[in-house]
Parts: sequence; structure tokens; C-alpha cells
Amino acid sequence: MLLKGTIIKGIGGFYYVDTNEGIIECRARGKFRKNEILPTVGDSVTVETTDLKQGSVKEIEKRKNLLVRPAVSNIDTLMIVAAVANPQPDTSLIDKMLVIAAKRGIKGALCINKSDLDSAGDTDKLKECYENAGYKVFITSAEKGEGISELKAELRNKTTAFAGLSGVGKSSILTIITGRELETGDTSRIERGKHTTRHVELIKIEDGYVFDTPGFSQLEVEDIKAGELKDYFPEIEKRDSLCRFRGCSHISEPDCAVKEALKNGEISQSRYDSYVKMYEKLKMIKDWERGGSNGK
Ligand SMILES: Nc1nc2c(ncn2[C@@H]2O[C@H](COP(=O)(O)OP(=O)(O)O)[C@@H](O)[C@H]2O)c(=O)[nH]1
Ligand SMILES: [Mg+2]
Ligand SMILES: [Zn+2]
Repeated sequence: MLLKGTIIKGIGGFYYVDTNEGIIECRARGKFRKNEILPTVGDSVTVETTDLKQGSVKEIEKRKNLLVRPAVSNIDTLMIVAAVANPQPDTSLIDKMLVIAAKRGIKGALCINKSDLDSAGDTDKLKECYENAGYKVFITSAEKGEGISELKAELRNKTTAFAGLSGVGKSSILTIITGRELETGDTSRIERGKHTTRHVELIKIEDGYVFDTPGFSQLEVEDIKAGELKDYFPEIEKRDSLCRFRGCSHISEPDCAVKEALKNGEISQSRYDSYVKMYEKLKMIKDWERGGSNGK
């Protein structure tokens, strides 16, 4: 019989496909048919099976998106986890990850964890900054079990990737959400050594999947053109058409709606700084690639 399902794991020459009838173990047969597609964790597939235990992948549905490192497809949301303290939030890293997600058609959201460590109101400031920019923000304390049900509600019917610096509490949150004991604590030294080879596994929750993305924070924005960067900052994109010049970079042009919004506090300084920093970096990469010519 034929069953639809999702590849949740690929290991040792097998793919594990989650279906309504349970998990079917499918043998990996290299590239998929003539279109040269390698079955990937996250793929929606059709499986042929006779005993509901083992089977083979017959068809792979067109992917919504694909991350290469780690290799996962069809991600709906990138949930960026930051800690309000220990480690300190790194807004330029958060902004970079939001850009990478948007470029790949993945919705970005923010989870500010360790709210129990906040005594200065930093959690609310960070929340306001990202909500103003147009993102959903969740405040949690895995330690105290706070904010987890609101976060959980957001994961329904979606595949959500959790990403963020080591030590922010991803595993702690995912342990509570999935009920599966995940390794927590000071694993930074181990993770650094093996982040590129670690297997990704989608973990099933009610009507959705979640997974941890070791190494995601090391991704770079290199495949983006400087001139398209604004499309990946919702609060900048929204104002782009109001600037005097078409193709305004929102850095040095006069009558710029973005700089106006920055001046009156509608756009946060840290988000704008991230934009400028990335813009300049991307412009340099492109110039270098084009042999020093002036192209964007
Ligand atoms: N105070 C506090 N500590 C937390 C919280 N969440 C996680 N931790 C601790 O932070 C450390 C790193 O957590 P872990 O889940 O391994 O982070 P990961 O590297 O992002 O997976 C562990 O010692 C956790 O006990 C929280 O909400 N509050
Ligand atoms: Mg972890
Ligand atoms: Zn402008």
C-alpha cells in the first residue's frame, strides 16, 4: 500500500518516515530517480509498504525550502532562541539569522529565554524591539516552566527549527515541549567539534515537528545581494517605497523614510545598525567577486 508521510530521520542507510500508521523504515537508494533529488529530512514523501514496518520512498513532494547545513527541508518557522542573560543576547547574530531565514522563505520568530535571570527589564526591551520590527516574540523560562504553553501553541501544524547560541536553553525548552530527554548543560565544547556531522532529527509534537539546528548560527548571508537585503528587514521593506529615490540604500540618501523612522524611534537603532553592517559586508563581497567593479 501507499502512504504519505514525512522523513524525520536519515541514518545508516535508512530513512525513517512518519506516517499515520507509524514510522516506516525505508532503505536509502541514493539519488531519487531521474530528477537527482536526495531524500532529505523534512521531505513530504509517498512510501510503499506491505507490512507497515519497512518500505521504500516512491515520491518526494516539491519542497517549500531547503537548508543545506543542516540538511532539512520544508521548515515553516525558524525560532531563534536568545537568553536575556548568560549568555548575553547578541542582536547582530539574531538579525543575521532572521535574514538567512527570510531569504529562504522561512518565517522568523524570537524566543527570549531565561526570563528568570532578568532584573533590569531587558526582556521587555528586546521584545518591544522585535515586535516593532514585525516578528512574533515569546518570553520563556525553561527553568521555571514559564511561557512554554504560549510557545507550544505557536508550533502547532508546523515544522519549527530551533536555533541560537549554545547555552541559551534550546535543549531545555525542547525537553519540556517534546517530553524527550535531550542533552542539556555545558555541551559547547563537544558541539563545536561535531556540529557539521551531527544528524538532524525531527521530533514529533502534536500536529507538528520541532528540531534543533546545531551550527545554524554559523551560517553566513553571502548569497544575498546588498540591494536585496532590505527585503529581509520587514520594517525597512515596509517603508522602502516611501523614500525619495527608488533603490534607496537607506544609508546615505536624502529624504529616506527609513532614516526618518529611525530618527523618531519607529525603527530601533540596533536593527538599523545590523542592516548597515550587513549591507556594507555584502557590498564588499560582491565588489570583490566582480573584480573590484562597483556593482551592487
Ligand atoms: N536560569 C535559567 N537557566 C536556564 C534556563 N534554560 C536553560 N537554562 C540553563 O542553561 C544551560 C544551557 O541550557 P541548554 O538547554 O543546554 O542550552 P542549549 O545549548 O541552547 O541547548 C543549562 O545549564 C540550563 O540548565 C532558564 O530559563 N533559566
Ligand atoms: Mg543543546
Ligand atoms: Zn531610504
